[in-house]
Amino acid sequence: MRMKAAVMHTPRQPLVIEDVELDAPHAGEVLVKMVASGVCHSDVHNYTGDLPVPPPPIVLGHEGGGIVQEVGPGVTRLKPGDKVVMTFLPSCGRCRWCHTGQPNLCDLGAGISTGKMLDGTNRMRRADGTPLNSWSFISTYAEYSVAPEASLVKVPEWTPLEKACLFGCGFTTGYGAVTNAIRMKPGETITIVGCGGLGLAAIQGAAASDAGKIIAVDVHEEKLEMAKKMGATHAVRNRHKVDEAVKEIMDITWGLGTDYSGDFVGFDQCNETIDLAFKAVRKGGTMLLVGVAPLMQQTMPVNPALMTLFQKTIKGLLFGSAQFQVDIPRYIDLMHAGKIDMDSMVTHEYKLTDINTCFANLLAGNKVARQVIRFP
Ligand code: CXF
Ligand code: ZN
Repeated sequence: MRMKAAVMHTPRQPLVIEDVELDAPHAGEVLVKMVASGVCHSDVHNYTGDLPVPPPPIVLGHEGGGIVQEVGPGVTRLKPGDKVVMTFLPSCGRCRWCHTGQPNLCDLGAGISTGKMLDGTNRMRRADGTPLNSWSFISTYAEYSVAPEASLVKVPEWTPLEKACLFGCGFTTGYGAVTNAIRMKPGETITIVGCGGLGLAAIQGAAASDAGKIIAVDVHEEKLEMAKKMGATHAVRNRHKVDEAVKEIMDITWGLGTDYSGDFVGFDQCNETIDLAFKAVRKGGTMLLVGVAPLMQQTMPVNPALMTLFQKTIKGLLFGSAQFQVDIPRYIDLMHAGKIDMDSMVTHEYKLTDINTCFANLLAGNKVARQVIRFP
């Protein structure tokens, strides 16, 4: 079938909305009509070349929601008409990791960097026949997506996908980091470095866990305002002077530091944000690495002696350690009950033709929590 998709041809050049040929679903795959797609910062990292895999030409977009149109051979969990949230990682349900309650570590996930589908082939082509890479097997910046059944979570038919699409990556990554991976006790404290889509979701997770102090840190005042709206009890401006920000955190915590901290930024700024998060966490505390550092970076600014002497733990987390087939329907119920605030998370809605504006807004850094593309 033919559809419109946003194609990235060259890093840093505007994405082009063009006609793309989409093949029918292969075995284990599903054709989904897109309803909504979140615009996650990782797509911008691919666009700028900071995340150089998969290479262009590619259709980006890796958190979405839509309606099943057709299922390929062997698909058993889904049927036409089902509503689905599309996740940036698949889970096969059969590997060692899926069997031990860690579907976020499923062996299939390694394939997202290839740009191919799980069987090693492409599903999309330009009108001239050039194959197009996919992103995270789901390529949501298009009117339709052929996606693995393993990347789809069935959700109730009343689910507002223009909010729930964020459960496919960013929201689950941030909220899950706090509610799954560390399970804060009431009154415990946390420093959240970076108040984008991940950090704001983590703040909601900390507020839901009855955290005592939730200290939000960001370079942008606008982001700190959003953080307070989500439940941050304190806001600290990072003026690129780590020691000044850390002093403020120490003043707020009577010189202790917080029980937990996390870097929710990653990538190019991670040396500063990791340094800050490591210094902000108290003796015996745990620091989370949630934002992803540049893939080839081999070191991070952590004093190993202080890690030992202060007995600090550093914990890496992928997709919020979520069991997403269970957690996403749970988040939908929490959203329905007003206990997760997705209205404030989605600050802007756009059409697919506005995708370059969305990327520009994310690059500006101060303008948005999460943007969502809605399909007619
Ligand atoms: C990211 C997560 C890890 C590697 C790069 C892409 N995906 C979602 O944001
Ligand atoms: Zn993402």
